[in-house]
Amino acid sequence: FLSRYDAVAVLRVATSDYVRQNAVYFAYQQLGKPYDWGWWTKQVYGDSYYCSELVWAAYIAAGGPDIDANPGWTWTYLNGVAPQEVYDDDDTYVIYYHSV
Ligand SMILES: [Ca+2]
Ligand SMILES: [Ca+2]
Repeated sequence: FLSRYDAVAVLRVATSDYVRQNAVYFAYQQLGKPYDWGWWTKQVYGDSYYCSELVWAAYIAAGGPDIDANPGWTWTYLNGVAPQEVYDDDDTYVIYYHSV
């Protein structure tokens, strides 16, 4: 997975601590669910999640911002939410960045 990328970034969502705590709570509730290979779609309430989908869903479920920079369909990401889209979104900001 990591070998496909030449940089790593840690992001924070621009929202309240209350929303952050609810997002963490939502994510904990999803523990044990299988990995979702359907990267071309996204669901807030689903039976499985891929990594960026889980983060995105947690903030939606918590009443926070939509951290998908392209909420609708695009040629590159279809209807999914890719790590790059979370990075690109205006509601997230970089707190750590390292190029390898
Ligand atoms: Ca947004
Ligand atoms: Ca998207």
